[in-house]
Amino acid sequence: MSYPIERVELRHLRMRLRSPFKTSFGVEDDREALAIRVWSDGVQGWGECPVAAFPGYSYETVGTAWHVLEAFFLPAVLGRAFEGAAELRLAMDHYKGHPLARAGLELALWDIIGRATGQSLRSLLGGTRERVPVGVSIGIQSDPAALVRAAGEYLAQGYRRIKVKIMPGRDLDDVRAVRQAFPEVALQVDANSAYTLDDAPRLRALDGLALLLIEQPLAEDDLIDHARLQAELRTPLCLDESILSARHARQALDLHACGIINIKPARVGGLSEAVAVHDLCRERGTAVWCGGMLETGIGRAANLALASLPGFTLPGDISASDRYYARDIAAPTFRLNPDSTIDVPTGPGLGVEVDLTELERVTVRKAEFVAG
Ligand code: SMG
Ligand code: MG
Repeated sequence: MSYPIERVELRHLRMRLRSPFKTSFGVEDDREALAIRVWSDGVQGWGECPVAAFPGYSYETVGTAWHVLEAFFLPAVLGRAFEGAAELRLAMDHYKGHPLARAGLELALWDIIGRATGQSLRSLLGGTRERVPVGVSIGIQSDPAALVRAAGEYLAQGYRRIKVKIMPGRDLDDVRAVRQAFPEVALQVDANSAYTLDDAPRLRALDGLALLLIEQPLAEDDLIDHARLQAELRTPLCLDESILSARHARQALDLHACGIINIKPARVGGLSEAVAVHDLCRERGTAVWCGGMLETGIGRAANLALASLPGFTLPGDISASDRYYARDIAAPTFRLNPDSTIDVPTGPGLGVEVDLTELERVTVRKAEFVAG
């Protein structure tokens, strides 16, 4: 069975976040993203590129993703037919980089395959669980007391794992305050590359706070210093931005640059590479969890399907829809179960339907492309 790529619609979305999300690289009041709709033989599939308005988390932005899709990736696939994601990836293989852009296109093909064959994304990917453990990621707040309040609210909603964003000057006091207020909570931190090896003594102080992990303390292109830092810490380091492929994951593990890996399908260029990272880590006995990029219901559905694979043993950054948006663009929305899990969708493909009226409301630019 082969799936033709007949027509593609790109949309630049801007959605107001329920509260600003502040990290070491900047603040987002709105989530921007690209939605991708692909028509194939009477079936429509949806994908999402969780790019931001500015190059903070990654060098990619809504502008670069739109450009590389329009100028390179779409011309490489339009008018052709693909048996699956592996073949689609091959068609874009001679172009470098831009994983968030390519992941969105690959996701739309997975959705098409699922809808055309009546299979859920979970079963296409080899997922085994019906619900997955999740936590919540809290941005940097005005002060430690505000952080403790925010954490308390999420715990009251039922989240059992908290991730705190840190940066130089906003680390020990913040994390200590949360640890003191909630001595038993599963707690981890994420620096988004804000430190250097010179900060090792400061980061060592986090060792006393019983953290599950310290995420991406150093530069994304620096496995060597992560290995040096890991040798000085008891708490496992977890890599996020550094891991763009299964090859990176293998090298990071070989170098002992981390003990845990955060897998985001967008960051590694698509779901198939995400599964490859998962498989490698599982073979090596390395724990993984599914990261988040403040996705809309489209990307969140995909993350849930991925997180249902057996190697995802730690809670993911996959919170309920209402943690992010007053109104999402896909239904059904995702709700937190009392045991801090979220149900994995079971319908064909992504298992969610896009609300075209709401989608139109949050669209700031759209265009359609056909084989030329
Ligand atoms: O989707 O709940 C979420 C956000 C999780 O903290 C989160 N993601 O570095 O892991 C990370 C950040 C990246 C956010 S980029 C917008
Ligand atoms: Mg991270």
